Amino acid sequence: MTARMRRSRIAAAIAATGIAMSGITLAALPASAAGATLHEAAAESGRYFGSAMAAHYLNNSQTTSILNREFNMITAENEMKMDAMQPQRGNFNWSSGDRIVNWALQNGKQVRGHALAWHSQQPGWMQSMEGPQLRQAMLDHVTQVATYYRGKIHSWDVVNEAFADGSSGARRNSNLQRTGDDWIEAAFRAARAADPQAKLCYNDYNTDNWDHAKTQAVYRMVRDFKQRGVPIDCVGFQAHFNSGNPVPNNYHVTLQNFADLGVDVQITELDIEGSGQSQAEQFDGVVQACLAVTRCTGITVWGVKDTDSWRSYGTPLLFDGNGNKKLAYHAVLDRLNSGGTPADPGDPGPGDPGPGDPGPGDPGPGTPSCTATYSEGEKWNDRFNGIVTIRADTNISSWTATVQLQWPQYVSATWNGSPTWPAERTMVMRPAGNGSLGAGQTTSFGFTVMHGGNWTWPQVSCAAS
Ligand code: 9MR
Repeated sequence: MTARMRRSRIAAAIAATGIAMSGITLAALPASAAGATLHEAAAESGRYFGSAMAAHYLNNSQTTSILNREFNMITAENEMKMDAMQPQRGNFNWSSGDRIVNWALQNGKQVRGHALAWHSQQPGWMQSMEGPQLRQAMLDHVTQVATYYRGKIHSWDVVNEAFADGSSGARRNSNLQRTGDDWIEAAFRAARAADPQAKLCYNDYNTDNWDHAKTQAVYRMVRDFKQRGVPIDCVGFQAHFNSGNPVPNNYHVTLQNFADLGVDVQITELDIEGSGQSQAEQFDGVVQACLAVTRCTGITVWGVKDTDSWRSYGTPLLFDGNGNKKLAYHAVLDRLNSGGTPADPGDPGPGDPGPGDPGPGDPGPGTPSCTATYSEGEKWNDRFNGIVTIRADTNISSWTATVQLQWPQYVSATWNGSPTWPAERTMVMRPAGNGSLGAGQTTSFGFTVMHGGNWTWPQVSCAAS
């Protein structure tokens, strides 16, 4: 299928939905099988549905069970920020980030990395730095953290909140900005070199309304980056709303205009203060806006229960403090189940051929297809755990993954799959139960490798039917 054919298919889908591009009404597509949870409903149109997760969620089994049931993309709320990752210069502390990343991968979730470079939540030693020394420290941080988590991250917020609020359209004044205007592109280049597979995003707030100066300023930067080949794949819209800053009715215009630059767009930190029907309608508006834009690939809410929120007084989330689903939850679920234009993310990485274009190996929409990603699990002196995430690129009825080990490695244990051994050091893994997955859904299996001194990661691939 050519890019033009795909675009006309998408145009037909948009026409079928009856989206009024000037307003924000989206008539329901006939729902196929309604998703019973947020991530299942989002997967019907090829999107993910995520949540922020704080380390303390792990102490609350009610929260982790909601998280596990409803969401398939996880963002560490604070645990992967600069102060958490590098508390002393050159001394990295991976433990808090690892707890969240490992929980996510072990439960078959993907991870948004947040955030590599930011003016806020810098460790003390960095706050007092300026100039070339700070520039180097920032780049070292980006390189080290992105390298450490290489292979585990779906998208990185490479740079967070670099623009000023208000009407200036200027960069935010910060120690990073004072190292020179090119600090942002330098951070993106370092991130690409460290993790070529992750999508690299610029992430900000108050960039939702197309008419606002800040939105326009970020747009000009992204356009410039695309024109000059600076490696950027996505733009994150935080989407923190309240009555003074409601969801704009041109939100889908903003998302579409950014998408037309050749980047994916994602809603990254959604929360809306309020309650009842009016809150539900605001959430509905955000979901509609994303569903209207092919390259809006997913939505993340900024926490599970109202009581966990950074602004709990505003009860801004989808579950109340007792874990009950709120009206807003039902509005989001129903809207996701109503259809929307199928998501069509661009390929990640340096070879991105452009907006929604098929890559050379793109099998087209009808051919079952999946992607296998290896991530590192726990390590010991004599062995390490590996986790393979299988992502369905289309609806698939089953999958088969091949894991290729290297001499003298062998597998001593597996979980969540049925292995066979067609050749020495080749493991073929099939689903333990029903292998069917909707487009965008993921599952994972794991295994323990006795490494015999060879720490090389196994090669993984997958085939779908
Ligand atoms: O939710 C986070 C809160 O727990 C922290 O105290 C706060 C510190 O800056 O950061 C919050 O998360 C922010 C996110 O990292 C970036 N966008 C705005 C979010 C809400 O403040």
